[in-house]
Amino acid sequence: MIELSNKELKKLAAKIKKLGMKVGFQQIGIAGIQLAEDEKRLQEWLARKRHGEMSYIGHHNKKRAHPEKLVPDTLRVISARMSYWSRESKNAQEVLDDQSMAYISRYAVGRDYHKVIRQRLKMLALTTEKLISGFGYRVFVDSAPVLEKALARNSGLGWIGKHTNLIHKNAGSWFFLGELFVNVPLPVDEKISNHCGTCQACLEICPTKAIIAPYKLDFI
Ligand code: B12
Repeated sequence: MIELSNKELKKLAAKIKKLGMKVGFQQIGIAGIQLAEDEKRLQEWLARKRHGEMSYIGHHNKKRAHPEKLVPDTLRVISARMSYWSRESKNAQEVLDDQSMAYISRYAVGRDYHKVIRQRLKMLALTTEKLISGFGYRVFVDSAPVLEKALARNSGLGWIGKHTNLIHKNAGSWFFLGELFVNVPLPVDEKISNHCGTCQACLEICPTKAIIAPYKLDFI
């Protein structure tokens, strides 16, 4: 059990956020572990067989919406966002029009993001470990039974847009997420409100028309 005063916890949270930027993330947010609303949504989603052939999403069902069941003693989840938009990116249509080039989805262009985020989160955790004794953590990126978007939304990193991904007013949604489950009762960040409003741009522009309705993706 880590016993720090509120003032010390606040200071620690600020340090973690600063360190997060230093290791290469664009934003760090802290959330509690309550996901009751999202658990309901997850159960409905599974009951409707919305996961199609991705049967793994049905596994570890309880753990997915309960971070403390996945990693005992978890009190907070630190979410990190890492942008995959690059200034050097070429215009998609220009590349598609050029027969001598192949077009690769932006999110797959760089180094495998699982490795990059894992490494950065590990660095963040190892530095934090030096700041307080008894610090317990686990690193997650993508593949574990973790509701990454819901946790990141709860940590103030953005809102869940009609395209079903997390979106941020200034950063858009071209970013990956990763998490540190920690045993420290850090102060949690405030959620930000949904700014999609009446905008339907993602539904209209989706080249395969996969966003069949707001917040509904057809990938079956
Ligand atoms: C399965 C999966 C997919 C599937 C299905 C996507 C989907 N929308 O469910 C497929 C293969 C299609 C896919 C595609 C992509 N994915 Co993907 N995927 C995942 C994965 C592994 C699991 C998602 C999951 O659990 N789905 C099950 C449903 C039930 O959960 P959920 O979508 O999180 O929804 C919960 C909450 O968001 C909330 N919620 C859901 N709907 C609504 C609606 C409202 C109104 C509200 C308030 C809340 C809410 O309740 C739900 C239940 O708890 C996550 C990693 C992870 N562990 O979370 C990455 C992840 C979501 N994918 C990611 C990315 C980048 C992509 C792609 C852009 C990659 C690409 N270029 O092809 C596309 C985008 C397609 C799209 N528009 O979603 C990123 C998203 C980052 C972000 N900015 O949000 C993640 C988080 C991976 C990561 N670590 O960065 N993906």
